[in-house]
Amino acid sequence: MDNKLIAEMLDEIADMLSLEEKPTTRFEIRAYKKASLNIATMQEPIEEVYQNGGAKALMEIPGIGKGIAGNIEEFIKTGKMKKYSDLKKKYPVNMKELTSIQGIGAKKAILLYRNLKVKDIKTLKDALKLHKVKELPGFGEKSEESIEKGLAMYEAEKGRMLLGEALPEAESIIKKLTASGLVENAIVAGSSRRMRETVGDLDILAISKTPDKAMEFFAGMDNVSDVILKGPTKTTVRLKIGLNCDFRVLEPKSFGAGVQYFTGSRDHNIQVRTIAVKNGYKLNEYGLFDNNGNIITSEREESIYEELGMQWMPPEMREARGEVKLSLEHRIPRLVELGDIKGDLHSHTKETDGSNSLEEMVGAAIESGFEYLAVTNHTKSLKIARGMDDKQFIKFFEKIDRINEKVSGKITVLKGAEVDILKNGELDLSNKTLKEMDCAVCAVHSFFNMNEEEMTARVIKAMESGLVNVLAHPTGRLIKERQGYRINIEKIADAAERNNVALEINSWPDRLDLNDTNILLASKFNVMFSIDTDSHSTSNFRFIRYGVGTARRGWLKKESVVNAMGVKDLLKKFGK
Ligand code: DGT
Ligand code: CA
Ligand code: CA
Repeated sequence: MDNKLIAEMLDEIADMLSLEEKPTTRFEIRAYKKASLNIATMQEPIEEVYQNGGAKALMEIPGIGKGIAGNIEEFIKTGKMKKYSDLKKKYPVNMKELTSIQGIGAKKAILLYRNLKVKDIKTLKDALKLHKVKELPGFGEKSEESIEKGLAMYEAEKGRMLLGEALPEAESIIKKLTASGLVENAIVAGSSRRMRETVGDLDILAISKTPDKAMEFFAGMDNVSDVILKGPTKTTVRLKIGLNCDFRVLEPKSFGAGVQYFTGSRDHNIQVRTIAVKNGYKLNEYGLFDNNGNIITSEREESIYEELGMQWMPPEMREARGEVKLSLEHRIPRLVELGDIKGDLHSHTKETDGSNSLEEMVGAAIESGFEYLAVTNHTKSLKIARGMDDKQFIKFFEKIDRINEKVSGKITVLKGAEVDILKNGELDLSNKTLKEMDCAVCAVHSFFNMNEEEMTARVIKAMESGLVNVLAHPTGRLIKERQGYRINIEKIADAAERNNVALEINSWPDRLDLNDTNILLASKFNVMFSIDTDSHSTSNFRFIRYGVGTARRGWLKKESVVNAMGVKDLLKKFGK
């Protein structure tokens, strides 16, 4: 029984609860969603947590209260979860499959089931083929088209896993391999090394004096559910978390060439190989060779690029987006690094929808090495998150003053809010309260269906208030779950530059919003970015690496990142 399975069941419960149409379940839905993500991204096996500390220990996992802990306990003990099976009887639909298609939410899924007996992807395809979907009330031609598009995207993304789930697994495997003493230099290559937001399979490389023993050990790890292919230097397994993993043992002398080759991306490799050919060379996973087959270099990844007259570039850039040309011109920038991040401008406490107290969040931020933390709770219009009104913020700010006295010298806690951008572009707090803040983050949380022009104008109006400093998760997308709203990123970036607003790169594994391509697009303007964790619990601060990875995929330098500034410069920049 692994974390992934339980996480998926909880997620499905959330989806099925959302069909109940009782407003009282909305909080419950969020709780299940949150618990699901926290379980999916945690390192320890949940069964072990339970065996060691019972339901009480489960409740220490952020997002898990008594009810959910009870469900998990029941499942670990009996292999059944009544809450799940009761709902499943009522809604015998593969909710996870259907709702993972953009254009289909829980409500549409159930309408499709009730009217067309659509239960899963297969039956959905049948219904689409017969053009029955557009005839349903509330669907129509456009909706059918968007579901068809969503289906195509689903097929392309099928089986891919969030980097935030895949990378910790890769690291746990590398740790075990290294601890076995059978391998050296173990490294994850492929899309995980490039920090791509989703991962198709893991590619682990290492050197070993005893490849056969290393293969044996790898195939026998408890992470593995099936061995798909086992050879003398390559083994492919299915991992219990639901992902394939290739493990290759390389010769020490061709390690660099192998790392370069298996890091990819494929399109990047093709471009690099073309350059090799132009120089009269041959490049493959064993090395760089001249036309007579003599080896030029192979041991180090850097020297492969250097011998081709190229500058080495970070893996995050290797997507055939112009980095090869830049590297030939020796103009690869020094990208922002994890260690450059000095603070976090977006976080929540249990006063709204966070799981931890202000004290706990500040403690965790100190432990993460941050010099400052903006606490940015939701505002009153966001009722599901128990958003606060002006009065509550003013009171909360007194709390921040008090905690700042206590933690002085260790961290600076900044007063903020994640102020809701209302439908008309106005902000959900008074100007007076906003002016009290050190860092006001603004975001869209409602009316996602506006057209591009309206949505863009709405957000620009909020930025033009002169009262906000960061635009959070600018497109609102959730990876594999929902497409962002329609918004013109270039116009947003232009307005952000003019109004001194930083665009957020939200580090949540399923957000990463802005994403790499939008960052590149926005970077045409002289706009600043803010890489935030949007932490809702003390364990979320570790998400920052995914935000930084995404920023690097968007070629960002630290000079473009507001929270790479010290607190004094930051406040000056914000005009405080
Ligand atoms: P993924 O697994 O879909 O998330 O993406 P990658 O990039 O990890 O792709 P994967 O696992 O198929 O292969 C790992 C790397 O190996 C890939 O980025 C580049 C290299 N590679 C694999 N197949 C080919 C190929 O046919 N041609 C070239 N040039 N490189 C390849
Ligand atoms: Ca891969
Ligand atoms: Ca692979």
